[in-house]
Amino acid sequence: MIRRFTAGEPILTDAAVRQIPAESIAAFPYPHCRDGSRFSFTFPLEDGEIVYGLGEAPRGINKRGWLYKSFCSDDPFHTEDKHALYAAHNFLLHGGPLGGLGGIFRGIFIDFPAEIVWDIGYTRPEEAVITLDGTDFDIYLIEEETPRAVVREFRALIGKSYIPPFWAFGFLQSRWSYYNADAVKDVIRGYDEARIPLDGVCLDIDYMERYKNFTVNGEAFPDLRRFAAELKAQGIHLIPIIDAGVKKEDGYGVYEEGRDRGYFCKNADGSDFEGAVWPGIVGFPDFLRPEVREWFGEKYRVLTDLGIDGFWNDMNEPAIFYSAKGLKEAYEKAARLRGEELDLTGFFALKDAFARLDNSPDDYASMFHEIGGRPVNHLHVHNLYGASMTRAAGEFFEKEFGKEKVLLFSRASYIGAHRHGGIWFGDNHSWWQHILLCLRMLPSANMCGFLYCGADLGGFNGDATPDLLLRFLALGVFTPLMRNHSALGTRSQECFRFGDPAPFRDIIQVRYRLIPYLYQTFRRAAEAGDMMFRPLSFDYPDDPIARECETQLLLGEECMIAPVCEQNASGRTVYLPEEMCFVKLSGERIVSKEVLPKGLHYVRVALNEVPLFLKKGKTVPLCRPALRTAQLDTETSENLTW
Ligand code: MIG
Repeated sequence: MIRRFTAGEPILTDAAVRQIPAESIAAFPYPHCRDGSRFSFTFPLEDGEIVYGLGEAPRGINKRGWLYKSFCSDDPFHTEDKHALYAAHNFLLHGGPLGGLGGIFRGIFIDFPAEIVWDIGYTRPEEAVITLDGTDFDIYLIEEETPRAVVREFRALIGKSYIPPFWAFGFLQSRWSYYNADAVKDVIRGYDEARIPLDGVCLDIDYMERYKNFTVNGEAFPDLRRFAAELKAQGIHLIPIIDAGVKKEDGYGVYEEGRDRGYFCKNADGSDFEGAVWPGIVGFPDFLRPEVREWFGEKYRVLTDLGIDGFWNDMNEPAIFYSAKGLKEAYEKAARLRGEELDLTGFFALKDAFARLDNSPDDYASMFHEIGGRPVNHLHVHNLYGASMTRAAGEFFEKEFGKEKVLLFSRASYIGAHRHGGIWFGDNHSWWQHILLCLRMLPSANMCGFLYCGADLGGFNGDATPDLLLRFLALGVFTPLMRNHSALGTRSQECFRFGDPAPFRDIIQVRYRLIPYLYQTFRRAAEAGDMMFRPLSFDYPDDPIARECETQLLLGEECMIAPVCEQNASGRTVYLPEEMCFVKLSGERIVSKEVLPKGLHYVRVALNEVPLFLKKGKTVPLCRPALRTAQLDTETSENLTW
């Protein structure tokens, strides 16, 4: 059962694809109040009650005990003290056997693109308080008898998830600093010589001419069309990045068109808002306007015409290093303080004037969009920005090439964008904890419709070690987006850079053996509005250990995954909620199969092995590995079963 409660005049977000009759907010069953320009509501949290949801967000699968914010944020430190990451996935799921709803599960979707604060038992452990920074919104309540049924009903509301082309299930290599075609060739050669499968290489901002979207640096990539064709003949796809901001530069067509047509976000006085990102000063296309989406989407043609069929959209929270106005104010503050005797307060004020320039609330507050011909402050629609960029690209690809032809994944997102592209989980670190953070985001993102997703394997920031990368990859074997990516200046972490490549080959070959199974599981989840990854509690709600499990996931109907995520560990403790077969896969081999009874077990897993737990009576098909998905014989060569 689904109900929709409307207050005021909500901004159309494109999140829902079904029309549900609107009821007045007065009928909203949770205690709620309007306090000036905010709306909040509360619900009690029973002992042991679990709260799921919020998609890409910090902390656990169970969101209880912390405060989260829906406010798309470019924050490269994904630590536990954070409240928000790059996405705003406003869906929660609570209730159940130990919940306060008489055994019923309830989903709450808040379709509202400004900031939302989710205090899930943070201020008071026995209460959730949810506060919207505005009073115009739709809230949907879904009630069903199981969490999975709630998710399915929610997903029917928001429409079918994006399905990428088949090759996007292959392994992708990326790094910020592949400066030219030779660097890309070296990477491909490195993989080929090591006989490690690979299907694509991501091009970061380095391929552009001075970071201008839809341009190619002709010195670095003298003939991208030919290069892309050569690589395509070898089964390798190039996946260039596109940033949200458009460089302000006379003579640069994209900028001039955007400016002349009035397509960039504005200041209050109607002039173009100017912020600085990688290219220097940029205009931010007002992706919320359909004509701007169409215009920007068309621009991808420059690259698709060269044979490119994959993209990643970045910096679309939007990230702003500083604005022209903010910098001017900081200089003025510095000028005023100059020559004065600074006390500590003055010193910190001076320091902060510059240190707080990036992603500043003041800048967001001085940016305007145009909706229905009227100016709308950015803060009211902040969380739609990246999603609308993804929509611009996704709609162009679908119109031009049809469904499932072009790979697209984005950094910022809002529910609705799951129909147009996938997401990656942003700038994580080469930290062991971040293996688990990725695992925890998978079911949460799946609930919210994002099926094609994954983290930067090996970690983006910081230096990776081979053991960390191997364990990260052993989780990445199962994530639809399987990409190794790292930041400029960090230790190189391509799989052939650590001496003997054999263990890396062993892990990535397992991925290729599983691709038919993973692809089918993914498709099924997309078609049925289901999750590919589920928390154990979804299937074993009455099992107290399964309910609290935060380090294992169910995959499809057949199996459970439980990666090793600690350094120097030769195995891990795993909880089996029922009798299962513990399988170790490595390269072309099934290393071992062992039926284990329900309960806690310590299992050993070598660095070159992928652990998998198979349910009784279920079968996971394996094919023979290949160096490319295009060469993959997807016929089953062997069935995993017991
Ligand atoms: O400010 O393009 O998340 O994947 O390598 C950093 C450079 C900008 C952030 C992305 C990351 C990418 C990087 N970008």
